[in-house]
Amino acid sequence: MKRIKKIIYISLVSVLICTIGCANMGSVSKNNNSTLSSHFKGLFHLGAAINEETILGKDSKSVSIVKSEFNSITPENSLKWMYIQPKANQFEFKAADRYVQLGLENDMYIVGHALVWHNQLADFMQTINDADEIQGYIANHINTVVSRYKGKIDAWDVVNEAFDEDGSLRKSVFYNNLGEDYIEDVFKLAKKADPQADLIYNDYNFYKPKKRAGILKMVKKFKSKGVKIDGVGVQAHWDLKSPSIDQIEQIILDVHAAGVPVSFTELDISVLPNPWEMVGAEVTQNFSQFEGDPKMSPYPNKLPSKVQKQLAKRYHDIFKLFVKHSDKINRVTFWGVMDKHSWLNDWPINGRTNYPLLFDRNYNPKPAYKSVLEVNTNPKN
Ligand code: 9MR
Repeated sequence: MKRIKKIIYISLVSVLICTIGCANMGSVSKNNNSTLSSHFKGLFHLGAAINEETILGKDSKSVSIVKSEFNSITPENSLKWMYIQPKANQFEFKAADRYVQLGLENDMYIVGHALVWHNQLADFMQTINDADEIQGYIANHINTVVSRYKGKIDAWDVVNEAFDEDGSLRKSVFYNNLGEDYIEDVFKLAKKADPQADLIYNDYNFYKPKKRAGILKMVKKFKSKGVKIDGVGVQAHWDLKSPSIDQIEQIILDVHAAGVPVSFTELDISVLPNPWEMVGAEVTQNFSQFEGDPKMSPYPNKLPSKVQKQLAKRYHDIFKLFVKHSDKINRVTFWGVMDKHSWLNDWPINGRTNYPLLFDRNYNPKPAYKSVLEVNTNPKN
C-alpha cells in the first residue's frame, strides 16, 4: 500500500513538474527553498548512507540533515552480515530496527544493504567448505532478515560485489562452495521472502567495459529467464576526473539497455591524490606505507577554494547528466552525510583528510551543495 501510494505521488509530481517545466523551457528551476530531495523530486530518490551514530540518534546534526535533505536512506554498516548475524543463528536487530523505524517515520525509500557480500561477513561463514551448509545459512539469513522487514524495506542490495574486474565471477566463499548459479538462487530466495521489494545487484567500477559486460550479461540472463531483478546499483566511488561524464553516460545507457533501471548507490568524489591510477572501492587494497606522507594528504586543515570549485563543478556536471537520464535512474545515494565521517578519510591510506561529500566537517553545506541545487531539473535542457 505504502509503495502504491508512493508511485501515485511520484507520478502526480512528475506530471506537475513536466507541466511547469514545459511552460518555462530554458529557465533555471532553482528554488531558493529547495532541499536536495525536493529539488529532484519526481526525477529520482535522493539518499544518504547513514552510520550507526546517526541511526541511534547520537549524532543529532546528521539526523537533522538526513531528515531535511534526503528522502532515502541506506545503512552504511548496520545491516551487514557481521553485525546482523555475527554468530551462527544469533541475530542482532537493535540498530537495524532503529534504522527501519527512522525511515518509516520520515516516509523514506528504505534500502537494505547488503544480504550476500564476501566482505564484512561473519567469521563463521568465511571458513565453510560445504555447499549444503553454506546454502542453509544463506537461506536462513535471507528468510530471517528480509521477512522481518517485509513491506518496510523498499529495496535490497541482494548481492554485492560478486564480479572481478575482468567480468568473471569473484572466487568468494559463496562461489567456491556453490558455483556460478548462487547469485540466481539468492535473488530467488529474496523474492520469496518479500515479493514486493526491489531487488538490486550492486557493484563498483562499472565504467570498466569488461566488468560491466560481465554483470549485464547476468542481468539479461535473469530477465530472459524471468528471475526477478529490479535494478543495478552503481556504487559511484569516483574522483574529480574519473570516470568521465561520457563514461558515466555509457553506464546508464548500457544498464538501461539490459532492461533495468540504474541507481547510483554510493556516490562520493575523492579530491585526494590517486597516484596509482587506482579507482574504485576494492577494500582489500592496502597502501599503509604512505600513511603520514603529507603529499598524500595535501589539505589537512582546509580544502583550497580552487579545489572546492572543482568539486562543485564535478558534482554539477554529474547531476546534470543524472537529470538528462532521469527516466532511467531510480535513486542517487551519497555514501555518507558529511566529510568527517566518510570512509574515504581512511581508504586507501589511513588518516587522510578527504572532502568527498556535500556537507563539511561542521555540518555546513559546501559550494558543491549549492552547485547541485543549481542543476536545471528539466531533463530536456
Ligand atoms: O563505508 C563502509 C565503511 O565504514 C566500512 O569500514 C567498509 C568495510 O568494507 O565498508 C564501507 O562501505 C562499503 C560498502 O558497504 C560497499 N561498497 C564499498 C563501500 C566502501 O568501502
